[in-house]
Amino acid sequence: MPAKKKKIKKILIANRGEIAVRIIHACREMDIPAAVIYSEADRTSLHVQLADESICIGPPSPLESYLNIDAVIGAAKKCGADAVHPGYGFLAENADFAERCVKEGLIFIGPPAQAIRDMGDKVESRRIMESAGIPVVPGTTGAVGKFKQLLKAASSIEPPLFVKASAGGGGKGMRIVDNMADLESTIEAASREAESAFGNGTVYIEKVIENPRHIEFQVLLDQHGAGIHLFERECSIQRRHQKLVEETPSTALTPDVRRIMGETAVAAARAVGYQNAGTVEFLFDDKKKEFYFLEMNTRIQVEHPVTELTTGVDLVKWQIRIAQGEPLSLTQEGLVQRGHAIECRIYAEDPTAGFMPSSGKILYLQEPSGPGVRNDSGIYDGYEVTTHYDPILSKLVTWDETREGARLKMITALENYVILGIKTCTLFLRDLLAHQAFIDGKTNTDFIPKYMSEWSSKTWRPKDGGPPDEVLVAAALMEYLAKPIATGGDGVQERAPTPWQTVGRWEIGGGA
Ligand code: MV4
Repeated sequence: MPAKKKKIKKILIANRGEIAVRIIHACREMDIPAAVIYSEADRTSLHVQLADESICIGPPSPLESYLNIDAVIGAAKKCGADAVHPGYGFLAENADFAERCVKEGLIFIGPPAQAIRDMGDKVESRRIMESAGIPVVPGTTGAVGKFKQLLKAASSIEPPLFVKASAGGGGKGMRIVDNMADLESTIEAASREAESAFGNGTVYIEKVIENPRHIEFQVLLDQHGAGIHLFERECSIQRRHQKLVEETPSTALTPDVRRIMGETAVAAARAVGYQNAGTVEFLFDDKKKEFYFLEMNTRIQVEHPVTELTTGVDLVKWQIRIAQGEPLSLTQEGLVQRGHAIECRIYAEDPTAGFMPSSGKILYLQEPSGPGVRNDSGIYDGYEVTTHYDPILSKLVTWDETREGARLKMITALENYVILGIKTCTLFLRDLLAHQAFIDGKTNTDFIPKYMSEWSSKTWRPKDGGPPDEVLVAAALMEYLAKPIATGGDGVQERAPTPWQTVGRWEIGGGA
């Protein structure tokens, strides 16, 4: 593909929440005007407040707004954008959307549509990877669409097996087979389910890797043939395929394995003609020290900040530079992984009620900050959390020279994260990071069921749950207002700190 060297003049950000805000920051720093789209539910959202321009594209329902290709393209035309950044989720991995952008003369800030298509089809991507010499999980490859063929191909693999949907991914459309006698019925059921969920009943089979680690590599490839990796992120701590904690470096990798996996990730990206930022996911077998290609995510990922903090590379700015045809000036030899970074995802979910989504108005917000603390947030004091969209509110990321330093910093920052009015997972995360298994770096995919299933908040609360957040806010406000305004020696008046600044949310919630 010929390199498109065209300086981008205006970017339409086709997303919402914290990632839209993150992309706005990159645009500002590059002096590129940032326009955003929003739904009727997002009129007062942070991304709308911060953007240079905003266009309402429809009702709250994602299908009628953030997923509506015609409406998004229409918005880009309307504001005169010449490029579209899709963020993650929504249209980010929709090959038809990427293709449509190009057809309409817009730069899609992401990979070529064909790379999205190939990686979205898991049977096809396994085939491509296998022919490129990339290790894939032992299983079926090639177009084994018919049940009988699939059964035959799978019969030589040791159970347990996974039957996975080719159009699935991220844990969607997966079924386990422990006993070969159940294989045929499971293939049929999985295929029927995939047909109705994805409109594609193709399934494939993989051997189950027991208690694997999820280790992914960040790659960047430009339009001129240069490609690098920016090391790994370990994302093994997940709950029902929803990631909760990510970190880099992984406690499982040695320098040699890291180098080989990184080179493999770049080779995997090259095998599909990849350009721009992408992530190659591997399953890592801790016992055998072996790794297998799993899938490739053809977008900027939620957890990209841990890579940014340890490499000093701004991935979103590089996405934009690559999209406008600039050559990579970074070299593999020039990159170093410095220190350790941990990310915790702050979800509007109640960990004491099976992680049920929580919605409502944020009555009081105090976000942590300080050296080595990054808070990528889409919320503000008074923000109304709705259940129309993904429950992610913000991402708290800490950096320090050592893993232990980053861990302690994260615990402290979580304790200083005050979000009243809705339920969030901050206390659950604090206890997760304080768990001996996390301290020991035993972060494989069964971490939460194994160590956190008995969790309940250890912060003291009266039996009836205590006063509602509204009462806490009112009591704290009274205490705050009752304190005199101090006048310093320089004659400057200073307010006393709020109770949350002095004692933290947890003591107020319990003892006050
Ligand atoms: C697997 C696996 C073990 N063996 N495939 C889940 C998400 C999707 N990306 C693939 N997943 C898995 N595929 C084989 N052959 C275990 C998982 C898995 C998992 C992977 C990463 C992080 C968390 C996980 C939790 C359960 C299962």
